[in-house]
Amino acid sequence: MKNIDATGHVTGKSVYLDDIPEQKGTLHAVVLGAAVAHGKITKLDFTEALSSPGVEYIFTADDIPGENQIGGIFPDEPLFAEKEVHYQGQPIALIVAKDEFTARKARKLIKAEYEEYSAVVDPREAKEKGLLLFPPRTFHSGDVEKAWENCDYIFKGRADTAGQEHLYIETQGAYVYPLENNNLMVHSSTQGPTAVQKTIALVLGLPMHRIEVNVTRLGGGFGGKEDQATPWACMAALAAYKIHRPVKLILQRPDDMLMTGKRHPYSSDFKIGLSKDLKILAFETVYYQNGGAAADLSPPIMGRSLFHATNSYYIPNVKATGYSCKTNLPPFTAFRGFGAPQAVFVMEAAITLAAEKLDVPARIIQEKNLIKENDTFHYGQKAKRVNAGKSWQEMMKDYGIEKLAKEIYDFNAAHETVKKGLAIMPICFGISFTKTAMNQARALVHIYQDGSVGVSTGAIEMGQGVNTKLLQVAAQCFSISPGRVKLETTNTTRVANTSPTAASSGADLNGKALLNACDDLVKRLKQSAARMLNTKPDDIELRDEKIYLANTETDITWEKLVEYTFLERISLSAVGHYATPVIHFDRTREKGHPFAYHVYGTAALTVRLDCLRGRYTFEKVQIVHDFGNSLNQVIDLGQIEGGLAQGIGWMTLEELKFDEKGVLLSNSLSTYKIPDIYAVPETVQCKSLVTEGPELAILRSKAVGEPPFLYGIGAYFALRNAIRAFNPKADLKFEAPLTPEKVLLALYGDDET
Ligand code: MTE
Ligand code: LUZ
Ligand code: MOS
Repeated sequence: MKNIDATGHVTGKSVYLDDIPEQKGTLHAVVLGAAVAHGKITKLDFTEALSSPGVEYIFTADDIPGENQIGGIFPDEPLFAEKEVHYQGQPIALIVAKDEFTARKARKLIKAEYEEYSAVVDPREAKEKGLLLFPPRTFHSGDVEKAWENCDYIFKGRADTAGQEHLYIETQGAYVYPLENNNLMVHSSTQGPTAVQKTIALVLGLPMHRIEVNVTRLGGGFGGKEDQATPWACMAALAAYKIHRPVKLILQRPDDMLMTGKRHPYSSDFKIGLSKDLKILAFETVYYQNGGAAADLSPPIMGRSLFHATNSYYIPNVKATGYSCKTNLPPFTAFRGFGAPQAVFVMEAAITLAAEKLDVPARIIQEKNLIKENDTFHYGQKAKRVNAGKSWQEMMKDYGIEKLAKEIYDFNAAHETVKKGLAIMPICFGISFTKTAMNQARALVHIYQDGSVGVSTGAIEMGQGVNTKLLQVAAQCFSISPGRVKLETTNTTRVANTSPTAASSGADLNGKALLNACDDLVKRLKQSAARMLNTKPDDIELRDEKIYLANTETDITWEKLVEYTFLERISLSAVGHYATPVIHFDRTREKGHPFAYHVYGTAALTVRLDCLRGRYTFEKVQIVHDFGNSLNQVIDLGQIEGGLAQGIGWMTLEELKFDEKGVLLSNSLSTYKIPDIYAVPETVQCKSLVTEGPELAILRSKAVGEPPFLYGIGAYFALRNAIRAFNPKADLKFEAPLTPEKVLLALYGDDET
């Protein structure tokens, strides 16, 4: 089954926010952001801007009829800054004009002045000053303090990862118009339509039922639109509500890069203890998460870091602590992996440090410590249907990795200025929102009189192919041709109270809810078929658009049955609900069973480094991945390739930089390098681990959205190995990204000096 959006995407016919036909009288808006990262607003003069032709209105906090508050978890973030600003680009006002160009010109005419305060941009400095967004959190297992005494080797280190721009191709935006009685229709490029609806209601002081949010699809989200699509929709809604006109607000790329949050930079300390036979006995880590100026999604992101502190290893004694530090940077937010990649980098750094000090390949330590069936994760969940070892062994065997390692060793001995590096990257990712209550979904299914089917769920299509998977679920359940099923837009009036499409669980949660609705309808259809054929529903089967009685084809078709059922006055519509069973978590003890299941896999990454220029190419990445029983192998492979490329970019190219005053330096695509066709591996091989797949995954097809991002982390370690093959004394910090510039310096640097 092809992705149903494939033709639309390649012909440019798919509809995104900016393609929605504009209503007559539509106005356009741009946002005025703070020029400084920290300070008091001393002057804000709109006189000249307002008098320029075509400018309709300029909105500030004073115009808000409800609350000036958009914080989703903690109420710590205003929609518009009032007296003080806390990061560069923080929204202060919204300029609304007859077209975007006019609004943009007027923005330049606003006179804003600030009394600048000193800015904090470093999370460790923030922690020293007591600037925390919320109290720290610690996960424990075993007894780390005692365990150190039994360790033969103990190593300590520090690991740092930078932030990351989402760079969804479609920037943030919303288009809002008033309906009858000044109710609002909101088109938003959001992963969380209910969050948008709820926050607009709060800002405007209206009940949620007056706000309808509709989403056709996103041109990418990657977590950047889980929480941070909301402010732009609120601003457009405020303007539309106040002046009764349609208002469109779409951020241009530089505004998007300046004003929105990104992946959290982390700075971390670690301590690892091993026995003589290289078993990891104890691991202790402290994460300093750079949270930016408001909490946003930092609490659950820190949570997911703590859950993934040990990656795919079993360690009996663990202590992991997370500080979420308040800085004068934009509030950092969800990004594919949601805090897990930062933690996994620290774990891999610790193993690598131990391996280098003990002069053994890291893969020896990695393999010895992989989590096994019935081991307990440090948060109390018993590991079941573990595929860590299985994917590792299959990868080593099927791709001949020991032979590859030998070839690389020989290659390096034979070549002076070109070196190769190999890294093995095992992954383990827990599936479910870590907040148990969020693991629920609903679906609405209509079978029309002609036998065609309309499906609405809370899932947002953002390129990951969730609509195609949901369509497959409905078609399979009814046993009809996929062509009879249509995926409707995601709309809060049709499906309410949705969780965001995130945590890789969009297909699982919405698919299960959809399956429940379809099963309900199948039951009704079987009952009416039984009446038609004078038999029991249990003898009826729907198969390939035909009705079978006791395994024998009848002359009743899907269409006939639908028509008959309608004439019998039986409802052909159903609502399905799903809530993940089994999962629970106790926040006071930090123990429980938070995940429906885990996704495992192993990758081998080979890099070739030009030691004269510091340039490198990833030759091949060889993966064995745990898809369960994949619903759609082409889509799932696309997720592997995309996640991997995004992870490699984070580790090697993308250097998010702010200066000491909190000013964004990497503020455009000329100063922020993203992966291109030359940055992706020359070859990506991906094999599917043959497993039955867990019951809690949709039709046993495991979630695949975020986990493969983690494979990219191996890029840092492969590159590190290549550098050390050239210069064993290289001054190499565990600091990502390892950009070509840093690689070149390391090739000729010396850690003794
Ligand atoms: N793939 C594409 N093409 N575009 C995206 O924005 N987002 C990722 C992943 N894959 C994304 C993507 C993220 S962060 C998540 S959580 C999942 O898709 C969400 O979709 P799912 O739950 O349906 O897997
Ligand atoms: N969002 C969220 C997420 O609210 N909770 C999560 O656990 C999560 N995990 C990954 C991505 N988004
Ligand atoms: Mo993905 S970070 O859960 O949107």
